Amino acid sequence: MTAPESLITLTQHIMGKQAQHPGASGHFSMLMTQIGVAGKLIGAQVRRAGIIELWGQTGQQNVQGETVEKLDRIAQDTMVEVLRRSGHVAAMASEEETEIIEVPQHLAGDYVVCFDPLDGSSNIDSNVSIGTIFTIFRRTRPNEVVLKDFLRPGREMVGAGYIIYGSSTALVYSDGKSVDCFTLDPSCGEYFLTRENMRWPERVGILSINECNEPYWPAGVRAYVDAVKARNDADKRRVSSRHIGSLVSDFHRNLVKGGVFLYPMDKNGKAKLRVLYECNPLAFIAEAAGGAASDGKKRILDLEPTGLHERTGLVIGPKAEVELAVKYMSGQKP
Ligand code: AFP
Repeated sequence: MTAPESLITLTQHIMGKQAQHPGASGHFSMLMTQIGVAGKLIGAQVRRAGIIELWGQTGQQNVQGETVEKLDRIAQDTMVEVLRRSGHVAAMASEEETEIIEVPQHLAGDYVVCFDPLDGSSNIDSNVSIGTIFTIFRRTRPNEVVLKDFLRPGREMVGAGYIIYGSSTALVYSDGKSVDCFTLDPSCGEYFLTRENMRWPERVGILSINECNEPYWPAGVRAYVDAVKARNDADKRRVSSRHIGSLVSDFHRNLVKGGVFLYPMDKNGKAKLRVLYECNPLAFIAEAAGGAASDGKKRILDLEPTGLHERTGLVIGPKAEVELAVKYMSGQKP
C-alpha cells in the first residue's frame, strides 16, 4: 500500500513535534512510539477476545501450546515488557500491581509511567470498547526511583494518552499543548493522524453518569443532573444520556461529540475511579483540549495522591460545564 501524501503517521507526527524543541533528546518521542507498539499488540489480542474467552473456559492451550491467560493479564504483561525494554522508563505503576514495577538499572530511562492496561475490562465479555490509559512523568532523581516519582500532582505530567479498542483502534495523546488522535490501519499496521488538535466541543449534547448510583450521590449532584435534563423541552431534545461503563470510551465519545462525564464521590466519601491512571491522564488531555476536570471541589491535576491506587470523584468535560456542575455540587445556586 502506498500512503497518500496527506497521511501522517504517528512516528512522523511525533518527530515533527520533537523538531519544534531543538534541545529535546528524542527520548519522549521514542517512548510514545513504543506505547503505540504496545497498543497494537494489545489491540490484536482484544480482537481475538471471544476466542481467548473460549479457550479460557475450556482450559485449553493456544496454537503455540501456551496456556491462555485472561486478557487484562495479557495487556498488563505487554505494557510492562514493551516499556521495560524501551530503554526510556525507570519504573511503572499499574492498576494490576500493588507496588511500583522497577526497571533494571541498565535498561532504565528518564521517565516513569502509570497505566491502566485494560480499562473497562468487565466489559470484555460483551464486546464493548475498552482501552489502555497512560500517564508519563519525568523521574525526579537520576539514579533511583522513589515513591514521590508517582505520588505528585498531575500537573507535573509531561504526557498522557489512551488507546481505545473500539470499532477501530485509536491512539489519542497529548504533550500538554495539543491533543491528537491516530487511527490504526490494520491492513498495514500503522497509525495515521485522523484528528489533529482536538478541542472539546463547548455544547453539551451528552450527559454520562451512572444514574443508579443516585442513592449514594452527595448533595448537589441530583440538582445538577436535573438541570441538565431540563435543557430538553417540548420543542427540542438538546441532551441525551450515554453511559458505557468503560471510562476511556465514555471520555473519547464525549471529547469527539461534546459531553460531560461524572463519577462523583459517594456522600460517605468513597470513590471509584483511580487518580494516577484514570483521572489524571484524562484530566491532562481534557485541559489540553480546552476542557476541565474536577473531583467536585478541586482541579484533578492539583490533587496530591498519597497512594498508588488512590481514588477520587471525577467531573470532566467542557470548562464551563464542569464549573457549573461544581457549583451545584458545592451547594451554590448557579
Ligand atoms: P472495570 O475496569 O472494572 O470494568 O471498571 C471500569 C471503571 O473503572 C471505569 O472504566 C468506568 O467508568 C467505571 O468503572 C464504571 O463503574 P460503574 O459500573 O460503577 O458505573
